[in-house]
Amino acid sequence: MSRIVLHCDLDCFFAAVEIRDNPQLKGKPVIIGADPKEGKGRGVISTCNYEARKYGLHSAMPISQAYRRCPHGFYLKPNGNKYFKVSNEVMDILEKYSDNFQRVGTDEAYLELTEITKDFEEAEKITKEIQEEVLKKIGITISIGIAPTKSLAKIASDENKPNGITIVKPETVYEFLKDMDITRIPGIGKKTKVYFYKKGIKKIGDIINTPLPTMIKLFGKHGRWIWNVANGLDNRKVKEFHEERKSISAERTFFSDTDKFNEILSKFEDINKKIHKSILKHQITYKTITLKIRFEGFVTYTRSRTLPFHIQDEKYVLTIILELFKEFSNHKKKVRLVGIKLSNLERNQRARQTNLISFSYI
Ligand code: TTP
Ligand code: MG
Repeated sequence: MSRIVLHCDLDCFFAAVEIRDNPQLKGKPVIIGADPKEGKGRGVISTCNYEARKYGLHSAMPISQAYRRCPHGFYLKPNGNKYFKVSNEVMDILEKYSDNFQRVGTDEAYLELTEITKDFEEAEKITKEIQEEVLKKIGITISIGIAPTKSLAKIASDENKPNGITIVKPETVYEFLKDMDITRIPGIGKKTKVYFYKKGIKKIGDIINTPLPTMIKLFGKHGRWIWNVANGLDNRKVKEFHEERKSISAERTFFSDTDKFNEILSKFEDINKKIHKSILKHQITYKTITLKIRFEGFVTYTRSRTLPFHIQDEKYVLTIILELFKEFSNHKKKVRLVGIKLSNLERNQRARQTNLISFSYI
């Protein structure tokens, strides 16, 4: 089964925050960066919105040049503290969707969904939810790529900006990449590309059609990396599983909100199975079991139980979850999402298989 990796990248981040806070700027060219001083200013653009990009403006362009191209634009000074705060708020949202999360800089993050989704269709649903939640709670848009590797996901998130979702399945990797300019590969910038162009390599398809030994001969180690990316080979993990990992969790949204116990039960079983696959693989034991439930309208509850010692027992987790769920069984609203989280983890300790009888005193 293919991995499912998300790369999330906010759209014209700094500019988006300023437009959110001053809606009159909406639809106008907005440039964040140095003061243009009517064309005499020094310094560069940090970022600009898509309206400004129509004039050829982009990050790192000298502000004086920007002013010549777009004198009627709205030029604002960056407010780093504000962006940092907003970035943290966005990351808090993203992190909830998978423990296997990696923040990259201020406006990007990877999420590994391999262990918590069954296919790309389900990943797409989660992706839409992420976009909706970020827009609703933070008020800005985010573009997301879904692909079998980190590098493909990153290329994909840039494909359909702003507010886009781009899915690259294993069978569409070649089609997706072949006609792209090589600068779409992270690590090939305007300067590096010249070396590749000189050898007749302009499109990613050209890299794919060049044998690996030739790439290594021409471009050394970098050539190998580029060739791997172009061929969809990149096994970098989003997050190494290590001792600091605090929990393992998964959640699922219903196709349509439901109040049918059987549907809810089967979702819990599904999620629990997924989590335990990973639990077994990494030889983890856990002490705390948490139920998460969201009703229509986004109201969300969590309920936890902590056991007296570490266990590894799929059936027992389900029993606890159903016990915790009882509290909500007569809730008037329909259920939108359910999730399970196992925390208080320990590794490399021989798992204690339990049966329900041994817990009857709890
Ligand atoms: P990016 O994600 O590269 O750019 P962006 O979010 O503005 O636009 P896009 O929609 O294409 O993703 O960078 C994130 C923020 O980092 C950006 O809003 C401003 C800041 N930044 C700089 O200050 N200088 C730079 O040269 C770049 C590239 C970004
Ligand atoms: Mg961005």
